[in-house]
Amino acid sequence: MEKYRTCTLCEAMCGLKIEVNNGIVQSIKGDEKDPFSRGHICPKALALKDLHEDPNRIRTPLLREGERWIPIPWNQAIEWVARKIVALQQRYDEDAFAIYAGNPNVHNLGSMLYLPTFTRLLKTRNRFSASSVDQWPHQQVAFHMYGHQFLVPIPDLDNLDLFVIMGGNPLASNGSMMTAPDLRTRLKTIRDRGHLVVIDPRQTETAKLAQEHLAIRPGSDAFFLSGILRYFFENNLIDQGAWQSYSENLEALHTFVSAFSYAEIERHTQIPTVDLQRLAQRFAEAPRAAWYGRVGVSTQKFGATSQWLIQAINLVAGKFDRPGGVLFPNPAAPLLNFISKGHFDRWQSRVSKWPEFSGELPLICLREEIETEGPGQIRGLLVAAGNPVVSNPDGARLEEALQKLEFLVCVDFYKNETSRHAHLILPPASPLERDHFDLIFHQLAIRNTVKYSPPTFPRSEGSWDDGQIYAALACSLARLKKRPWKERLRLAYMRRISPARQIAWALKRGPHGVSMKALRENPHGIDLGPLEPQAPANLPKGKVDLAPARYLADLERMKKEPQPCAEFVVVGRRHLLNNNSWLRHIPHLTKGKNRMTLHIHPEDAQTLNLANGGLAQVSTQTGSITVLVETDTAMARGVVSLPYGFSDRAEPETNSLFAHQVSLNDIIPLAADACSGNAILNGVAVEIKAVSEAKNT
Ligand SMILES: Nc1nc2c(c(=O)[nH]1)N[C@H]1C(S)=C(S)[C@@H](COP(=O)(O)OP(=O)(O)OC[C@H]3O[C@@H](n4cnc5c(=O)[nH]c(N)nc54)[C@H](O)[C@@H]3O)O[C@H]1N2
Ligand SMILES: Nc1nc2c(c(=O)[nH]1)N[C@H]1C(S)=C(S)[C@@H](COP(=O)(O)OP(=O)(O)OC[C@H]3O[C@@H](n4cnc5c(=O)[nH]c(N)nc54)[C@H](O)[C@@H]3O)O[C@H]1N2
Ligand code: SF4
Ligand SMILES: [Mo]
Repeated sequence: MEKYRTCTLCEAMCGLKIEVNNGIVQSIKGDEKDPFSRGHICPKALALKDLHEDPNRIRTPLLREGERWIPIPWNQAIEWVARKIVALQQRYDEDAFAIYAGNPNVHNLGSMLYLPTFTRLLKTRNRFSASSVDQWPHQQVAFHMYGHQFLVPIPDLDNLDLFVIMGGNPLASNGSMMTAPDLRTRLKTIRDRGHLVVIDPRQTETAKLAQEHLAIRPGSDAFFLSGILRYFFENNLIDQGAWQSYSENLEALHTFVSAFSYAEIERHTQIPTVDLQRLAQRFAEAPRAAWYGRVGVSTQKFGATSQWLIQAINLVAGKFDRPGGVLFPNPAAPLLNFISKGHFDRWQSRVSKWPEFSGELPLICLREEIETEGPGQIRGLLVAAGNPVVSNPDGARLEEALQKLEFLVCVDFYKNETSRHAHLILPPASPLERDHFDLIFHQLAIRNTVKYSPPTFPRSEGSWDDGQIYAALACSLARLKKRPWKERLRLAYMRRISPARQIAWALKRGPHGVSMKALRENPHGIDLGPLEPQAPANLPKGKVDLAPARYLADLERMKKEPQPCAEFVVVGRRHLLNNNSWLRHIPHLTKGKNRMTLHIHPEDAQTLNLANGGLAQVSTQTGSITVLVETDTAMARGVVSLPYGFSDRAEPETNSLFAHQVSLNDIIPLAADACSGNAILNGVAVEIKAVSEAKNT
């Protein structure tokens, strides 16, 4: 029997055709009839079978007693967690219990619907998520410029002729904040009919596909981007289109970008001024063009200011809200109605006074909030689908801090570097046992489409999905916290309404009037057409702020930025067959050549006396790791790259088979972009030296 669903492993939303026989997955292939992905999948999709069948996937709640893990029934586990939370909050205060929500929650309908309800009931200010080690700059810039944290303009990829990719490697990541299946074909098409430019310190797989690669010095994007805008202003290249009528503060933007001379910009970025000016001219003149920046731009020192300047470039060059430029999606289930517009700096973190964003604090302050004594100190934590020991800077020390907690509960089906320290693990159902609807990624997609995926398999006995877990926790918490009966009744009712029914309501009220019945009749999904102009009607305030004060103020910090010196800096690296910190134990994704290697330019390796295939020690003030060296001319001089997401500190059945697994974040110092609070994960200075084999053995 053939079953259809959307893959939930990354943001590309590929349609899957799953052949099932006697309750067993026979094959997973691309669904050619999916109107969006047209049959494309990547090798990771097959891991859904491995995950589903993995005998080491945890299937029952596990309570830790010393070294032993004791299986306990679900109702007992839920009650245990709720009682612990309430007792802790009564003994100390509400902030004593914290929550961290990891990346897979955005790929999980149940979590999307019920985790926020549970979180609100905690009434803690200590809320964290993977967003602050990832895309806070995008969300904050959207909030400050357009008025909603998820009003992010998306490249009209299938209709543009010039595309600039800065700090993203879609050929490995399959795209991010730009949902589009089969990016290789889509990017090749742009390259063949127009021009594709990649700005990245490494000549990535994507850069190799492009006509033009500019090897930028990590962390200097804000300088390059201000140079592009400077060129527009100086050369009368400011578009005179409709955007001007609803945008304000153009002059302030002009003043900001006039601060740095081309010579200064060239020294920071190490990109020749002629290349910058040629690209600026070409971009301004191209009728259909878009500038896109992703993780490498966001997770650096000037992440937010860089993302702001990217928006400004698209606006000022007349590419905003225009077919063939960047446009806002118009999803069938409007996410913007579900999620708050956002807010900023309503309160600050206790120890370092970081401003909150949309109710969350930067992940980089989790450790100090656990370790610093006093009222509001974190004593208990729930980790929902995440692995902060590996994903947050200075992970090894966070791991130590987590062990000081009175109470750690993890919602995860594996014992990763974080969950192995839990007092209780709540394991959700396998991804194939739950239904799915992409609430987030239709809001970030290059085309409006809609699809509902029913569960591929019925829920196995005793298996709960994430949504059920958080709904049950919310009900128990409300009862124990003696919340008003009306609220408890509402929660009990919510718990009984299936996610599919909630989606049906949202669709009915949505702009396309799609019904759940239509979705069930169209299991491959429905195409709703290309993105279309919507501004300014869709902007909450009806206008765009071209130069929010927060980013203008960042100029002072940029002026203090020292010129790059001879030192080495490290950047992270993703591989098509990895998925953040998980799936590393799936055999077909970890066979072949060891990918756990330090990429370094051969001439740099020679200077440092490093042999290809030898070992090197990479150090910062935070820590030291020993890695295999792989020389590669794709690296810019003075820049090395390491995969992110591995260590050998998970439980053995969850670890990969590669030798020399190390976690990059064990050496990344705990620091954030002062403007946004997002962690700085790229462009970090490192010392590198050769390790003799003899010493190592
Ligand atoms: N140095 C460096 N650090 C980085 C990055 C980088 O590029 N460089 N990238 C950052 C980015 S972009 C991100 S998003 C973060 C990610 O950081 P995290 O979100 O903290 O980590 P993940 O590896 O995504 O966590 C996945 C965990 O969730 C579990 N899981 C998977 N699916 C489900 C599910 O459906 N339900 C439940 N309950 N659990 C599930 C997996 O078993 C795994 O243990 O890391 C960030 N850290
Ligand atoms: N296969 C696979 N796919 C994934 C993931 C995965 O782990 N594996 N993770 C998913 C997640 S959570 C996310 S957020 C997305 C991320 O999606 P992408 O943003 O496409 O991720 P990366 O491949 O890390 O690309 C970041 C690029 O930025 C470059 N870079 C580093 N520092 C700088 C800098 O200072 N300036 C510039 N211009 N470039 C810089 C790096 O060399 C790298 O090529 O991928 C998602 N998809
Ligand atoms: S590209 Fe992403 S969504 Fe598509 S099959 Fe691979 S992991 Fe799944
Ligand atoms: Mo991410």
